[in-house]
Amino acid sequence: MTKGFPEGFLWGGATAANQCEGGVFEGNRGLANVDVIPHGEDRFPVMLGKMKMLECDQEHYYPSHEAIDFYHTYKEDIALFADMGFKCYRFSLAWSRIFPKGDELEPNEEGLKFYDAVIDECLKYGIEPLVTITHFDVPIHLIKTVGSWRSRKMVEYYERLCYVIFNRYKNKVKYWLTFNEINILMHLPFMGAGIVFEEGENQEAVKFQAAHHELVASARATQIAKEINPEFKIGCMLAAGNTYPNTPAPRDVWRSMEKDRENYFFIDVQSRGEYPNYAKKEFERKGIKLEMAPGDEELLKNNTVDFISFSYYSSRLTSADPEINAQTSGNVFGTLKNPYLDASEWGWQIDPLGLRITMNALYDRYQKPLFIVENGLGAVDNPDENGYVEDDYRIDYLREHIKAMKDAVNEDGVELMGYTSWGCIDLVSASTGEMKKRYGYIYVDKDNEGNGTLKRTKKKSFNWYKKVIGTNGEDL
Ligand code: BGP
Repeated sequence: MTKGFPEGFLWGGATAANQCEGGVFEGNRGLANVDVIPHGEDRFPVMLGKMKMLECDQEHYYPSHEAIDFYHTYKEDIALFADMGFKCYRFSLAWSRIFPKGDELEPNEEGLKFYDAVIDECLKYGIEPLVTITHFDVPIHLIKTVGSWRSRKMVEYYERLCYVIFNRYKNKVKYWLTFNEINILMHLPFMGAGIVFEEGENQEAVKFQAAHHELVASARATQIAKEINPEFKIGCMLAAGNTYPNTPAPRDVWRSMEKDRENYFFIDVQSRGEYPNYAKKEFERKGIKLEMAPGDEELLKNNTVDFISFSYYSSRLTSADPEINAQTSGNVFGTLKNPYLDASEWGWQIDPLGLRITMNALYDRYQKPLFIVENGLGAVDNPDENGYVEDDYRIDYLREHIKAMKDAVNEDGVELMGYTSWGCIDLVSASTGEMKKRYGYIYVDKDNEGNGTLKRTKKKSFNWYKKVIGTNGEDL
């Protein structure tokens, strides 16, 4: 047995409101971008902001509407998390449950009561809540009235949300994430930030302006948080995974560095507090002029995050050669096929050492504690007649990744606060909208079309993860 993890290490699991709660029309909740993204062939055009869909229709199936019904089963589900020994549970608040339209002056008490109950349930078991303020969701009303994050008005609405939740939970929640995978805005602008494009506009300019507004909102959240409770710890959240060069040719290495910077860009602002020079030069070259309000630069500088959280599923591979790069595939982050790696059924390449590389890269760059808030294997599970799944493939994936993170901590001295694996209970997949792609330790009986009893059954990985947590990562 090798050394485990520091005392107080936050082991647990992660979910997001729109992928697990359901109850979309309950408790006065308003509609959000994530509720109008259908399952099926229209999903991608809508997520990309290329196909406008701001209402629900009869022709499509919208996976978030019932999801796994956590809105009604949270007690049973959190009890299962406690049984596994969770020290921490990462979940997100549905913005439109708290502000159904987004621009009201007073919050929706019924929505808040649901989160009171979820948080109290965690605390009952000694589970530390880690709250994502928004995990991809924007109230539809704000998309219709101001165009979502393309407008500066969003900062004000987001601040309102922050005041409410920070005050309400100031003695109950310590760890907060401002925006889930903030860099997804560049890849899936509607899903990540509620952006729908107009004919003929400069899409990149729109995205960077929206990014500026989110970065300002994130800094304001940090500022407000510290006013309300100086003990709060605020994190940024990046969809991470380092990019390798396809060959040792310096131009490939350069290209891979450029690809990594596309992601670092957000964290450079949130953690170092200013726009990096490479980004300013890129804006100049592309003729992008960000609209900034007086005081923005100072605000960003003075309100940087306390820790860097990230998701890691895979590394990426890129080439400077357009012909080779044309073979890039993958539904969110394109990558070339790495001949040294196996891949999941969805083509996500499995690279545990890549996690250690990514952790070292982030820690070297920012010198702040890291928190892995998503990691896991999306796989097809085949339950037996009792609903039991022998998911050794998932255990293997997680074991290897936990080993790599252990090396980063024990061998490289990276500071790591915790590990919350993704989709600790099966939930709706963000990219595919399917139930078929599962991550959980707990099987949920529900299929892609929304049929099933919603019954929960522990998978083999449940007891394995319980042992990992129980030995603080010593026994893998
Ligand atoms: C991240 C998101 C999650 C999540 C996960 C797995 O990008 O933050 O919401 O779902 O990826 O992705 P998928 O569900 O597409 O397999």
